[in-house]
Amino acid sequence: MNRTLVICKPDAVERGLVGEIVGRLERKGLRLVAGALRVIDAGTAARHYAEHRDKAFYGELIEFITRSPGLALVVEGPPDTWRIVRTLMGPTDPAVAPPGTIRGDLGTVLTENLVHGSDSAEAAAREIAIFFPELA
Ligand code: 3AN
Repeated sequence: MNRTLVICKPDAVERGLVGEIVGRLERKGLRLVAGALRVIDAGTAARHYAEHRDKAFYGELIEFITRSPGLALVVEGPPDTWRIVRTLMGPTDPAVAPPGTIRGDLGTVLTENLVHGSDSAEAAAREIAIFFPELA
């Protein structure tokens, strides 16, 4: 089986959409392996978003992801599960994400786009190790 990291971001928890998002992952056929509802600390956020360190939106991104609890999940499924999750999520900007996707159905704002999913097998391994070192 193949694993990837998903985060229901603070906006998803605040809006009560965790059940909806997790339900979509489960109905697709993916299985929950681990989950932790917690405020992501600044150090963990910095490791997680290291690739965006030099972007103009980095400060805002860290402030957002650390503002209130998020639900970090490891989900398991067939090869390239990360890709299945990304397809369910839809494109980064909810304003243009198609209906039927999590972001397309549930969001409108780029900076509050509800969910994170690893964007490659390498990212999945790296991110699982950050949030769930016991599984690495
Ligand atoms: P995705 O979450 O679809 O993998 P990334 O990795 O490009 O998108 O971006 C990480 C997060 O940074 C996004 N989820 C979004 O919240 C935020 N972000 C991306 N691009 C921008 C932008 N141009 N302005 C503000 N925030 C952005």
